[in-house]
Amino acid sequence: MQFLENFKPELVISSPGRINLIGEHTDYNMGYVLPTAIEKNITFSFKKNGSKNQCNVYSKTYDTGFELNLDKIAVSKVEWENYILGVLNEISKRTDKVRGFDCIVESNLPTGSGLSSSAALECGLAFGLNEIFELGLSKIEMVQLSQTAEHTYVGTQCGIMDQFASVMSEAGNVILLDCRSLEYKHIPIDLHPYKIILLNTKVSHNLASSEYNTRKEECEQGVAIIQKKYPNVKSLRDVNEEILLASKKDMSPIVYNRCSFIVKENDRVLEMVEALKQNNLKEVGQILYKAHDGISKEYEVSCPESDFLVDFSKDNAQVLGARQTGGGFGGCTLNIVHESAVGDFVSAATKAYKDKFDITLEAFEVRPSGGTSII
Ligand code: GAF
Repeated sequence: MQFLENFKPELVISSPGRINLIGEHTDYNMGYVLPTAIEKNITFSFKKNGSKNQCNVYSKTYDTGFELNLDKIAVSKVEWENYILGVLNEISKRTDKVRGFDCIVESNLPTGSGLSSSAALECGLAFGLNEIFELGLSKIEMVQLSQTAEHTYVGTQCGIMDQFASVMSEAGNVILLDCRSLEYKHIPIDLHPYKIILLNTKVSHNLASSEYNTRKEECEQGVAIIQKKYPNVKSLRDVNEEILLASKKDMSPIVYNRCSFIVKENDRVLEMVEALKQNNLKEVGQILYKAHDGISKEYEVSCPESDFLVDFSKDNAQVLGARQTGGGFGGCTLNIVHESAVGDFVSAATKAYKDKFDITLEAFEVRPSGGTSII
């Protein structure tokens, strides 16, 4: 692309990926989540190009780019372009201040690894355009419009967690977010002498988006059944085990299991916050194992590769807990590992995983980090 010659950005944005400590699939059920941004990120280098509506976007990581006209934004056949186009479409509904720009995108965030490269892409673009064109959007508006872009242009009916974590995180903290009221609190997290180690299964099943939407529908079916007895229930957030049991016989086993997972997972978020406050790291680990069990058996969004790694971690006394993080069907497992045992654990897991699946594991430590920023 021609603009790449002599490109001098006027603004560079870092837009991070995230992990979620606990609270999986609770966001679109209006419950609690406990994510944080990580140091792996997507960077955006921006420059206004002086035109009214011509934009050029180039991905350095994948050596591919596209041109677009701000007056003719439409869904593309190329998936990654839709994250960009969707955000531009949402911004255009709020302001007409965006003009032509050139942009280079570069990522060290593995895609399809459950670390939310999608939200990083959406939010980094929104944040950067807000700065260079002085759009006056608040952080929460950028979060919400990015989420909507994913619904309308990408087709995943995601909750708000990923975008919220990418933009609003603070280093050294996880965010306790109430996905109904959007009230949130930064909760300090200090796991010393343990570290958060991610094991990337390198598997991302292409059913993930359609299965994700199916899970959401199954939760909605559950709510509709519960509402016949409890009309005040608006979402699974309002349901406890007693209420759920009262409707069990009216539900298919699948819908019951989905609802049962969400009700327990939502409670686990608050239990985790308590365990962190009391520095009860053993309990932190136990909560992760319980969550993975539900992810695998009740919500059925795990896969053999993630299950294998979580089971493998159980044989190591230096690992307090593990579970698959993110939307599911692969991606990364999150492991709480004693600092003295990280090397041995990673080598043993890498060997066992290679023997079993013939895939070379990728392992890295993550630290709770800050949200989207100018660099
Ligand atoms: C994906 C979605 F984008 C989030 O909104 C959330 O539902 C997550 O899966 C599961 O917790 O990352």
